[in-house]
Amino acid sequence: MDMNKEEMIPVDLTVESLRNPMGIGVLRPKLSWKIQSSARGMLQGAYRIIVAGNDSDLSLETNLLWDSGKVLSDQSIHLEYQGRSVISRGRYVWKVMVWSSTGEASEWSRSASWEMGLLREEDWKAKWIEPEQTPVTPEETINLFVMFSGKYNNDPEVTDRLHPCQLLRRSFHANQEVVRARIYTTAHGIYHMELNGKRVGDREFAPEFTNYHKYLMVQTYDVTELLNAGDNAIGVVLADGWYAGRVSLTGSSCQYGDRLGLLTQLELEYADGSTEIISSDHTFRSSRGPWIYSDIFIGEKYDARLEQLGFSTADFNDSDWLPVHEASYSLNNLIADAGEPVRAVMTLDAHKVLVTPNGETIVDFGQVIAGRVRMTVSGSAGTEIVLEHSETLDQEGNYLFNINGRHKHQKDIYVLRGGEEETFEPKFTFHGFRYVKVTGYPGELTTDRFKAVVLASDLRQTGHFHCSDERINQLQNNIVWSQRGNMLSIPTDCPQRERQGYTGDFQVFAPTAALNMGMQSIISRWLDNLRLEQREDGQVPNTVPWNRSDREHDESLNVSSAGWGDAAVIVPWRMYEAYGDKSLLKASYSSMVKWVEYVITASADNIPNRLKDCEDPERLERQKYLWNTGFHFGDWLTPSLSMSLDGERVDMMKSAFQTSELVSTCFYAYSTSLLAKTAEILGYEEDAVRYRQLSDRVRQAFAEEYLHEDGSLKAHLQGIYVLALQHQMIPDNQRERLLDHLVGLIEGNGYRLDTGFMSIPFLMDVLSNNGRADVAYKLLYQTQCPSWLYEIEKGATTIWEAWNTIMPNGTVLPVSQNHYAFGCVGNWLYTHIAGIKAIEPAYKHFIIHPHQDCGMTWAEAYHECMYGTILSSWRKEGNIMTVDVTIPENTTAEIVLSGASIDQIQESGAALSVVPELAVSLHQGGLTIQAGSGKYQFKYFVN
Ligand code: RAM
Repeated sequence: MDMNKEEMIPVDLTVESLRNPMGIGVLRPKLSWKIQSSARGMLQGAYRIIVAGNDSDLSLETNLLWDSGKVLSDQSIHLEYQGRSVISRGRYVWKVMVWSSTGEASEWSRSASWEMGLLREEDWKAKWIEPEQTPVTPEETINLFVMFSGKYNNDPEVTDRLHPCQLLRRSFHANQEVVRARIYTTAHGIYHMELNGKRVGDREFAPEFTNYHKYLMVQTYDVTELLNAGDNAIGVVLADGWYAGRVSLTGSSCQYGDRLGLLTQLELEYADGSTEIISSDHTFRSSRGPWIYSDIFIGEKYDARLEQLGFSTADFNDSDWLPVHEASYSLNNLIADAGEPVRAVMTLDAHKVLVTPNGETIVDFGQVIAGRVRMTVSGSAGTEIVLEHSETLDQEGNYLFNINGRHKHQKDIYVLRGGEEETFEPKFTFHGFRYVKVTGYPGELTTDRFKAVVLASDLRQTGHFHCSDERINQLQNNIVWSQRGNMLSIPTDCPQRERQGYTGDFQVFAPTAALNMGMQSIISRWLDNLRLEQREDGQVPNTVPWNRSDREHDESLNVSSAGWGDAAVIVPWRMYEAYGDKSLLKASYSSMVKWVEYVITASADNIPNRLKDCEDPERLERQKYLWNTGFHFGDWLTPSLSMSLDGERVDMMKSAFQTSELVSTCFYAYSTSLLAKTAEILGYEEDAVRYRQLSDRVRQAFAEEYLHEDGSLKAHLQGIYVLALQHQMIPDNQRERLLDHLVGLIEGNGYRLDTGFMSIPFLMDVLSNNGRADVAYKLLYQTQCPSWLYEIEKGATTIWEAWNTIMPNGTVLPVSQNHYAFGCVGNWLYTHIAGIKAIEPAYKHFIIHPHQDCGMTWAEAYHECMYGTILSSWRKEGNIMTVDVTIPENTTAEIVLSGASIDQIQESGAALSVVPELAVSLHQGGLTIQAGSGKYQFKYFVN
């Protein structure tokens, strides 16, 4: 390899997969880098990392806290910091140099940094403080059957019992120039903070949504620039948020507590080296302000006449404010912030303003989102404007509120200050919407008066799929929009009705999610919470966090369901595949084991009623390996069992009852196999053998119990065949017959979908990996309901909860239009159509296998993996195929070119046989090329 130093450099250094993070709590943070090289075939042969305290000059290579020395290794991701112990508030700088596998050395990378948060309870001088307040009213707890009974379809308003936001403040004096200042803050509720009239940070909804009793995140802010020598003031607004407000499936309140509180500590470092701490204590004062109430689900009411202008500035007069109370909560649930914060990630213009046949004035943003509006208005003081949010209009084009259930109003109210033009954007609420019904707007309402602010965890976009069929491009966009709308602090099912961390939904969508965006941090935080929510008996609740109302009411019903609780095993595994961080598997291992052991016990200890009198000992024995009791959601929302196309009412639970027995047992085998693989990777040999044998035993029991002689299964549904094939639930010699049944069912259904949440992620793979890609393509291009393109043709801008959300006759159902689960087909667009598929975790080794037989003329996908950006781009012009490929440094790939022949193919204009870096082998129907990093272009003839 011909390479010199200038041509190879480590770049994009991350710590815990974040760039220069601040306020982290991980004691041995994991360091990663990418490598840029101008030569092909670059593999790392060695690295050297040095780390120093922020005050040292890294270039001197002295006073180091860690010098890894030259380590012979190709590992360039997730290297654990091994230096001297980190300390609270510690600031560290680091850099890395690498050697290629042929021994050339790079320059040092640019330096990167991280900063620790407060690590110990003793670091806290601050006290929890609570303003004078009327505690939040606990709502009557109801269960989900009552919630969906129709009783709450016209849910009466409860705004009279909502709780005002609280303002807190204090002034303080900095007696000299401040050279460095940090604020460490968290709250009971959600907070907005200001210093001297300026906002602290740009994040929303901090401290975000976690299991607060066990895991309450503390945010760290660098506020040096916001402070003055002399008089200063700090001001905070607190709102109910997930802590005390109305949230969850049932819209219950007081999930974690009934009063708002603040914990904050401002640490100042002066020019002379002295320090001072200003912290929350009895010296703060509190008051109500313009927020009459703000509730995540119900909405916000803001009366601008009650603004306390300048409340966070030093000369504000707070003499009529009330004292606050110090409260003594334990600090042992505090944890340093992790993951990307929620932010306003985008602003959308209003598409149009329309007046409906019913005379309603509606602003249409053209896109279903999670967020809120920013409205500009002028009018007289006291004018009240009401903003109601929905994802849809009805068939006639009138406003239709599509979210059923209790306390889901999504209604904001703004009361004008009067005088100059004013701008309103609610602060402590968000909505799932595309349309906003505006009532009471003074003067003419034009599009320029409204913007939609998109709110989401600020995840990095790491992939895109694009092709010659605009409808599929819209599908990809819809998938990304549903992902964005449902990644608000936790992975949610939908951003309007429930906004809950449904374990099943994310388990299904995880591979697609990890292709589109950087999911590592947000999901490892969510998995931390999943482990905390796991019960002693191993059950993993259907949602994480697990809400109080659900806990109280549904405990006996269904704490965990097959396919949902299995997220405890599947999600860490999927994250490992995508990002290659073994430490996540290690951290999850005991929870994975606990879940599988729960499944083992639940299966072995219970027998279905219908077999109570069974006397066949063999049959009784195998029941132990079948998870065939208890309530499960099954292949949730299987179309033929859960929806009608003619308006007839269907019991949504039918798909649960009719499929759950076979689905649960497939998940039993699936999770047990993944656990066996995990055990093997972590070196737990005995466990690996035990779980592997167990999963085989489960498969055997499944086939004995449910497989008929003709290769059909007891539940004769597309989804069940998909799961049985995917998880090898039947002997190999039966696969062909099962596949025939699956294809028969699909054909019989006119090539329309009949797969529910749990099976759909595997449908297209099962077909295309078993020689029936032709059937997968028919499903992809189908436009009749249920199908992906049916939604597109009905104008969807996100992925719907149910395929018939807009029925063929145009009737619009009051269900969610923003559920990502059925968007899991995105994974197949990348892996099959563009053909990018990992072979080793984190794409250290991967396949690129474009499928030009799919009916498109070109397709292109990129995915930024931990090592760099992978590209697969193909174009068919006449019978000439052009394939562009990028393979990141320190990875290798197998490029599979179907239809190519060795004597006709060229790479970047040269005959392939003369390109030295590439090893080519022939296989039936094409070529396989082993390639190292670099950019390649192949051209060849195809039929
Ligand atoms: C629905 C949720 C979610 C699903 C569960 C079973 O209410 O929206 O998508 O996982 O039920």
